[in-house]
Amino acid sequence: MTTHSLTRRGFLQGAAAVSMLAPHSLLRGEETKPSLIVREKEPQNLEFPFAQLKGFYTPNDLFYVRNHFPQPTIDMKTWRLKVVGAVVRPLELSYDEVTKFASVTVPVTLECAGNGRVFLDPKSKGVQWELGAVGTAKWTGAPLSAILESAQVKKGAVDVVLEGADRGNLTNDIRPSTLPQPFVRGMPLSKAMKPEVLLAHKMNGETLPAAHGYPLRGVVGGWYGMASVKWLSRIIVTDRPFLGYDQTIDYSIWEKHDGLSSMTPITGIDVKSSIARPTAGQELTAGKEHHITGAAWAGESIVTKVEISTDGGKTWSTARFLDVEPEPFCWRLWEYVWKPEAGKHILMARATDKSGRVQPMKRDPDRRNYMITHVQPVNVVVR
Ligand SMILES: Nc1nc2c(c(=O)[nH]1)N[C@H]1C(S)=C(S)[C@@H](COP(=O)(O)O)O[C@H]1N2
Ligand SMILES: [Mo]
Repeated sequence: MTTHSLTRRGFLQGAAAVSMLAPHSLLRGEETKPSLIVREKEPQNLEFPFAQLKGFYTPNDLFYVRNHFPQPTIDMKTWRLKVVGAVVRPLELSYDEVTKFASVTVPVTLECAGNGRVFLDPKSKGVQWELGAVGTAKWTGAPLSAILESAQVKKGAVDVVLEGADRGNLTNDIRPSTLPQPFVRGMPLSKAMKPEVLLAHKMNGETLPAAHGYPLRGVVGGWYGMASVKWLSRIIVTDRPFLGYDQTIDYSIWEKHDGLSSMTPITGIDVKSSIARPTAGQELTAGKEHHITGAAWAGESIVTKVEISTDGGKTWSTARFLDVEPEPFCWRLWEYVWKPEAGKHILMARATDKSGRVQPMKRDPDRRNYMITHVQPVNVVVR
């Protein structure tokens, strides 16, 4: 049995300490309700304040929002999910029909492939996320495999492409001639058939919020967020590899094969841990116990170890997980109790996963401005 009883005092006390640091709450003598950080107003790009991490599930109103285009307006009288392409029986499903498919509820951590971009040196293009373009929710909906089985995928099908109802004029140098373009992302049929891939109509038990893709979104467990297409309008099964904008020009990295660099679409989430508290620049009291807390995740793998350094990476100690058992496709919360001496300290967290991946200390530039997983220092002062 898996539990997420994160009532551990240290974790919650730490969270309270952070909100009490906000000057306005000190003035009013009360804790302010955390809210999303606005990185961009239009299209909306909103970040979860990672220092406010308190529980396993991220509340819907604190879940990061990553939009490439203005949020589309959907007319539910005419909205249909179309399933087309290499299928024997093309489908056109109303909201009632889609939600009548037997649903499953699966917890999945979504992380934007650009999360942590602000830490890149030199500075790079794109939304300047800090730590919080990541969150975990319980998603409810039909497995994509059930819809595909109902449409009867033809032999020789290669990719399953999800298309959103949002569209916009791409401003990149290399862009398709037909504008506006919708947000579109594909995955191999083998991934599409996995149980962690859903068409979700609920998020944390509530009707999917508009910002998160109402009426229906893909949730591709274990993959970076770009694969989880929101405001789904069409599913296109292709008989050749799909090489659309959002997996070639955008959301691709250089990978080396046979000594050659080749542009490869981003897929699975890499192993990573982030420190929620203390925060950079925070002042701590010497000789007192402090809880270093955060989360770690590893996409399709599972985090097996989180190590903490309080001396800038010279020595490492193992942190303790706050769960009893890890949940697949989800982050694990962890903490490390630290009784510091006075002085300046550099804190670091480093995660290892079941497949043997370890967070690197240095940035790999072949990843362009995506998949930012190298260890981030957090400087604190102890008095
Ligand atoms: N239709 C559509 N789907 C989309 C996007 C988008 O701009 N349009 N952004 C993608 C990206 S890059 C991420 S990280 C996730 C973010 O999901 P969220 O906004 O619910 O957190 O949605 C993905 N799905
Ligand atoms: Mo993203």
